[in-house]
Amino acid sequence: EEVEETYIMIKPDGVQRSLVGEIISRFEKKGFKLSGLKLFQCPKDLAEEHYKDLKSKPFFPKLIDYITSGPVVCMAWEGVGVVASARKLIGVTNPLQAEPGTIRGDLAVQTGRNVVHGSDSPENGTREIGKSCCFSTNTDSVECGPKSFCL
Ligand code: YYY
Ligand code: MG
Repeated sequence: EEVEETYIMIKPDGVQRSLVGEIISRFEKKGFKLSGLKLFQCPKDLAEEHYKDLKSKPFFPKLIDYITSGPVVCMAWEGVGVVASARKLIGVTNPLQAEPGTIRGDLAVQTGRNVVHGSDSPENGTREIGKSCCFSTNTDSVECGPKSFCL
């Protein structure tokens, strides 16, 4: 197996509820490597780009409002098998169905407030992290650091 990277984002509810340390801790304890980190207020156009596959869903407008409602913590984590493993650590989308021991299973109750995002494939991990300058498509206003992130 080869080293992958995944985009993990602590959503505004996780930041507001002071769960940043708790969530980072779970990935650290598992043994993955933190390779990028920033606090970020997501502009609407970037949130829409990040969730573009869900554009036709009825909950899409609320999802965009939620994700742009306050700062998020953007992270890149790397390791062998990190994409699928991070999804296991996070738990399924609906926190009421997420297993105890998972982040969502332990820390959340509502699908619309499920505290954390994790990429669903290695391709999306790389796309969402946007190593080069992922903001170039539609976000002129967003500054790109050494490691920049799509939300
Ligand atoms: O990858 P994951 O976050 O577990 O779920 P997605 O199906 O990609 O949906 C993204 C995001 O949308 C989810 O974390 C919460 C929100 N959402 C919702 O508000 N209501 C739904 N019925 C499904 C998803
Ligand atoms: Mg998803």
